[in-house]
Amino acid sequence: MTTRREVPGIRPYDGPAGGWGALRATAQAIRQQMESIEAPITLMRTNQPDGFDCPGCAWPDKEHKSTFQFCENGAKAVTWEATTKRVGPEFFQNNTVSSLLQRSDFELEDLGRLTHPLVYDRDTDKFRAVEWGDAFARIGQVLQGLSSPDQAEFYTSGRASNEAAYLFQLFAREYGTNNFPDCSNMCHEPTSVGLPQSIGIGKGTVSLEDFDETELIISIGHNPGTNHPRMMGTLHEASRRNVPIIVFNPLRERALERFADPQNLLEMATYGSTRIASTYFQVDAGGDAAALKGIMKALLAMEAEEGNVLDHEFIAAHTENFDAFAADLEVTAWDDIETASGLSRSDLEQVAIAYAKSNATIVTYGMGVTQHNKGTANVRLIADLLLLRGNFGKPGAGICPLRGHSNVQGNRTVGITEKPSSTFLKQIEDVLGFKPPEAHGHDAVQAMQAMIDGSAKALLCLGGNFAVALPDSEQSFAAMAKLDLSVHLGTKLNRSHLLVAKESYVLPCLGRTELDIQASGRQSITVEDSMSMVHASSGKLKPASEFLLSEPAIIAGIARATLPHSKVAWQELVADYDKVRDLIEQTVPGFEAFNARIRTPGGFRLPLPPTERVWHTPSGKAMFSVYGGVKEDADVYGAENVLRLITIRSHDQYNTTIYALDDRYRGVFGRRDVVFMNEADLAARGLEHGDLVDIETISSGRKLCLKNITAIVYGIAQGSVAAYYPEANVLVPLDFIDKESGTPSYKSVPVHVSRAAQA
Ligand SMILES: Nc1nc2c(c(=O)[nH]1)N[C@H]1C(S)=C(S)[C@@H](COP(=O)(O)OP(=O)(O)OC[C@H]3O[C@@H](n4cnc5c(=O)[nH]c(N)nc54)[C@H](O)[C@@H]3O)O[C@H]1N2
Ligand SMILES: Nc1nc2c(c(=O)[nH]1)N[C@H]1C(S)=C(S)[C@@H](COP(=O)(O)OP(=O)(O)OC[C@H]3O[C@@H](n4cnc5c(=O)[nH]c(N)nc54)[C@H](O)[C@@H]3O)O[C@H]1N2
Ligand SMILES: [Mo]
Repeated sequence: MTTRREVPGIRPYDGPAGGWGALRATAQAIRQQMESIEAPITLMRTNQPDGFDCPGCAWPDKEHKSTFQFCENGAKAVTWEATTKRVGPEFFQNNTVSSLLQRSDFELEDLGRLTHPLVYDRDTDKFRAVEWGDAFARIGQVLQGLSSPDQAEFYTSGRASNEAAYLFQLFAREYGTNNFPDCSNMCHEPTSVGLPQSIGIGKGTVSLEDFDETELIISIGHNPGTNHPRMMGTLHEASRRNVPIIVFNPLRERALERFADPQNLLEMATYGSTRIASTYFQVDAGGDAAALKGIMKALLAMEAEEGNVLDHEFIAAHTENFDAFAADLEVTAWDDIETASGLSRSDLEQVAIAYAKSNATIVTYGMGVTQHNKGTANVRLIADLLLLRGNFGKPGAGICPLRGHSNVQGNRTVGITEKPSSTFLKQIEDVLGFKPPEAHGHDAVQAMQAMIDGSAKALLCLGGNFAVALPDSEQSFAAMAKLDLSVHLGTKLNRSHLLVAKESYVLPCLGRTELDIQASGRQSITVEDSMSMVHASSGKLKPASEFLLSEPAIIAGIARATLPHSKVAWQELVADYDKVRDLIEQTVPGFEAFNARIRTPGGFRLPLPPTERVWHTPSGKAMFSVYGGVKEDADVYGAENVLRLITIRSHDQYNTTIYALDDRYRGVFGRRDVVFMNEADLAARGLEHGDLVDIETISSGRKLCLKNITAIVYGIAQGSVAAYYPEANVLVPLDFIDKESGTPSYKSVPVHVSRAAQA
């Protein structure tokens, strides 16, 4: 092998993921954010049923308790929120918004927790402290003054509790709009849209226990070593039981190859580790639909030859549309499958053989599946694969979408959706006594489009970093300034807060780790994890500042100021969150005896009909989908020299929150300005490891480019390149979406990479 030149900050990582490195990184995260070592340790020992739910990810807890288990990235999420750093009015008096905009996303959040409600002062270009009452009154006044409620957008980020999200949608619907852009629109919307068509519900069907009984795991397009670290314990156990784990991922992700479980004393003491993937297929970015079709085509061929491969009884009793589905596979050519997936026919046949052997299979998937122009089709094809062998409603089998934010699934369940069902609206009307609007509202991309064309006038954000999370940063950032009003409920300062509108408010709220005391005493909130378990979470820490309000209290404050004749008893609801839960129980199915059931440790599971082989589809059966061809992208990617850009998360980041500049498992340290490339793709462009490149999106619309990025050689499928989100959002076109779900194609942007013009 040729020796490569040294590139600053790039050092291949050869060890397993997890292990001592994870413990070291945890200690470091704590040291950087907390003054005393005691606080976080107490935090991590919080292991009682009345503890708080980790704000990190939506992977369930083994005991289904809201406890805090050891997890490097969970520790980062907790210490980032429970930090002792503060950013108050004095700081804002000394720094203009224009100067703050020069700081990096990392620097902004690293300033610490927001302590006071803030209003933007255009004359001085500074934020200054404002009284809560004054802020509510003015926000109410602006909202009342809009010519239509549909000129306001109500964004939700998935960390919000069920209670906060429920009140937020109640307020916006009573105000008169269904404009509910939310982070789900950028994330698992293809799951929410695709799975109901296939199996009658837009949620995963497995429980943690299923992983104990499964015989095969197929993992497609997710990176659990970073994004769902507690899942690594589950995969580790499965691997030790010799369960094959077949991975599809264009990038070699260390944790999917080898993992040392920090909870496993022997492994830690002996510096041992466990292989995770039994087979690793580096599928092309966006090539999963073709790969899945290949596996299923091979399976049908095996059935034709040997028989006994498909679960005929299940297919006959529980599904429809099989014939059309099989006919489509029949006419899909292997050549096309190989070209579009980047995998060989024999590889895919091997997967089919392994799948046919397994009596209980789980398919897990994440953003590598959903964030594509065919995200919804991808999800349905995964369901098809499982249907072929009856892998629903039996132990050890099912579909497992890895949700993003810790309560993103719950937000949807309690009504954060731009397309509410008429049953839900009727329930609201019957119970609350006002008539909610029926017309569908905006999703995230549509909300931004309305801001760009000037038809949206106000944006209220329940958490998150709206403009930074969305595609085409240049355009999205500029659109924020066109608004009359922006209001952000947040814990830490971020760029969206600083992209000020004519009037802007930043309203600091309690985090999930903090005590929430209201008129009736200490409150808990509830969340729903990736496996539909609903449980309570109660903060324990002293709030970051005495001026913070809870999210429900802030929403109620704005609602009362906006709707003086509201039918909702805002004050009563905020005084006692049990009353919010009573309303959820009365308006959302599945929450019978809500308050009683969250008081048992572990909470309860929401109904998942497919686990009982009940299908809430129009025909009452599960539905095979027909996804014609695999060549439909040829016009987008077929031209010469086109590469597919994947935008990914580093190990030291939580979405737009950058904890630090390392990405340990991918061997990148102290920087994020890199693009991961296959060696052959570099060579084909006359480039070498470490060269500066420009990346330009191939788009008929606006010119999108990212300049002076360092290209580094990485184990990535030829034809695919990867760069970090959110920086690479300047390259993602806003209108390049999955048409069925509206989700941006963050992971298959057609680009050209060439030597930097400046170099
Ligand atoms: N620590 C931490 N935890 C998190 C988050 C975080 O940022 N940091 N974010 C949270 C959120 S909101 C979410 S949605 C989840 C995200 O969790 P993931 O779903 O793991 O998301 P990503 O890191 O964006 O990328 C997923 C993987 O998909 C692969 N991939 C890209 N394109 C393709 C493709 O075309 N096909 C296949 N098969 N694979 C592909 C990438 O190489 C990468 O390994 O994690 C949640 N948890
Ligand atoms: N290019 C590219 N873009 C992407 C993605 C990608 O893979 N590639 N992924 C997409 C995905 S999956 C998602 S989910 C979105 C994420 O989009 P968002 O959910 O909008 O973004 P986050 O970065 O999670 O939001 C971080 C902010 O949340 C606030 N916050 C933290 N905790 C709390 C709290 O308890 N309450 C309140 N009110 N605020 C709080 C803090 O102020 C913090 O700055 O980004 C999407 N954008
Ligand atoms: Mo997400």
